Amino acid sequence: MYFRKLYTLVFLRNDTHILLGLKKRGFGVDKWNGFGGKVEINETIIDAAIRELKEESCVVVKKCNLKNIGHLEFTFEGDPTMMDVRVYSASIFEGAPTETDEMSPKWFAYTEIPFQDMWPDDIIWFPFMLKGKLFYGKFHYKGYDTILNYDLQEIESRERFYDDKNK
Ligand code: 6U4
Repeated sequence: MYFRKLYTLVFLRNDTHILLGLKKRGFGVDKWNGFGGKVEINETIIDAAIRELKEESCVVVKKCNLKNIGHLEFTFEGDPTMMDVRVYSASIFEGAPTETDEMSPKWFAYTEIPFQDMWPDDIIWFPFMLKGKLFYGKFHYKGYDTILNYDLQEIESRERFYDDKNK
């Protein structure tokens, strides 16, 4: 039994590039990643996704332009907490990505994603995201560098994401 904590993770994309942010502090510091964080009490997941994106990159996205594309569960050897991460993508947004206290944003061509400076799981599930496949993955880590085992599946329908508390 794990104690589940909800997180969001948002990727802005166009036909050729994806926006990543270099995390400047806290969990995942010095890694490139999407924008996101913890879902607060009394906040819907999608509202948290919008809020964290704005706080970390100054970009504003409308609810109707955020697509829920994936669901990732991370567990760590010896830790009872499960990070339950809801992944979103958007290609329509307002404002220019701007550096904040938390993140330094940069557009990357799909052929130049810096996987060596990202979470080790990213290279496994990014291909699903980039091909437009919906995905559900579970990754079990030892420390923060070693994946002990994982399971990654394509999800047939977005309905899957609405089964469990997702609004
Ligand atoms: P604080 O420190 O309270 O501001 P907060 O911004 O709420 O934190 P944070 O930055 O700890 O949350 O959120 C972690 C972010 O990292 C979320 O967007 C989820 C993402 N994330 C966590 N583990 C990941 C992993 N293994 N692979 C990945 N993203 C991960 O691609």
